Amino acid sequence: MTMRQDYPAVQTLLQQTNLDAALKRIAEKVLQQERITPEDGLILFEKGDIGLLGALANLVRERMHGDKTYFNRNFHIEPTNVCIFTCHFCSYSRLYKNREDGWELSIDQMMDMVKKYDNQPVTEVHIVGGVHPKMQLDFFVELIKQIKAHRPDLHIKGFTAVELDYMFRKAKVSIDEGMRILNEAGLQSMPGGGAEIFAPEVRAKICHDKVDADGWLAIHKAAHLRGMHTNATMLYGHVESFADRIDHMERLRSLQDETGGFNTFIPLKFRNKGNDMSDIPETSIVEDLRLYAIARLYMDNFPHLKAYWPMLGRNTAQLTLSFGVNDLDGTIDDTTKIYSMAGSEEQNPSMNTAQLAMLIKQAGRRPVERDTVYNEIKDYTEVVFSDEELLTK
Ligand code: V47
Ligand code: SF4
Repeated sequence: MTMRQDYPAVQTLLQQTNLDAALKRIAEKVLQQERITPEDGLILFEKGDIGLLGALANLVRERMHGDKTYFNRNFHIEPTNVCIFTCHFCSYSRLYKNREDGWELSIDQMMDMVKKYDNQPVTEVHIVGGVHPKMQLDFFVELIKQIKAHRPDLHIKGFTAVELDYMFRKAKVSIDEGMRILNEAGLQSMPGGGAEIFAPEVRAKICHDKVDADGWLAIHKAAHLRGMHTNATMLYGHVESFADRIDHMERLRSLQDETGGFNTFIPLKFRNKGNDMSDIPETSIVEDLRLYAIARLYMDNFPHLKAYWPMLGRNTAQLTLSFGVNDLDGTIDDTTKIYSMAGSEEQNPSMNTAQLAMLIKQAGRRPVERDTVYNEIKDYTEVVFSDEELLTK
């Protein structure tokens, strides 16, 4: 049986007599599992309608993962919201010079947060925050060692390339040396933040003073060469063009061809509350879904596509599961502030396992708990939850 016969929805769309020839050619490539080019990607952004994009992205998603939709049980630690950088989209940071409502946690305070989860089945701690000039490499090495000594089974996913770039430069160590020190202390993987949009003209407008594209990619490459896995993000829906989005995805796809170290691509929708870019309107849900679908089609060597539900909201997150997404992040604790301050849909972004699994089931998918590196822990499809589990926070 040919691929086409396997996917009647796509076949029907391709038979439309008025379908644009270029879109038809790209769709054929997707069916034949052929890589799409940057030019194809641009055509998809310019002309691809939501029906065709959704059908193609869903085909790829189901080819890779069937109905499985992953989530994990994690909690966040944000060591500080004080930051020396001045990203205009950021609603969260407090400048070092002007930090009345800034916070900075001590190692003991962060260990108390870790201990709160003793005897709870969380598998990951995600550590990310601002870039505080006094929180340096040795401070974080000590934090990681203490977490590992207290709870060796907890996977530590921590620090964006922005934080690491600063830490390594301050400590006067090379990227390789810095990654070695942190990895040996117990850091196991890295989140995908700080990538924003790689194109230098866009970076100059929205985040001129932090690590550039080459620096970001070099840090992820060094982690991959040590056998660590990392994620990659793209902040979209502000001043970037379609070509900038493709350029961003192309740079990530090329590095992935080289190292294979990325697990997950996470598009992040720009939210416009409480920052210097509030005059920029936010993208519509249709635009968001088209972007997820194109990301699934373009990032053919990224195993996973994640929707960060606290930012998108629960309803849109459910919709993304038909537009290429196969991961909904985790049962995040309510300590995550970067999004609630930027006007995210979820002012209190926490869901327990039952609620997250139900959200996935309602969208017609199989909820599967995973660990950070996508080992499957439990399939929740047949699990029946009590009203109490579904209703409690
Ligand atoms: O790099 C900041 C984004 C990122 C806004 O790897 C904003 O599993 C939208 O990368 N509107 C940090 N986005 C968070 C991040 C992340 C989140 C969840 C999971 C993972 C992972 C990574 O937050 C920043 C920036 O792109 N951000 N401000 C805003 N106004
Ligand atoms: Fe600092 Fe990150 Fe905010 Fe930029 S996005 S100002 S690096 S906390």
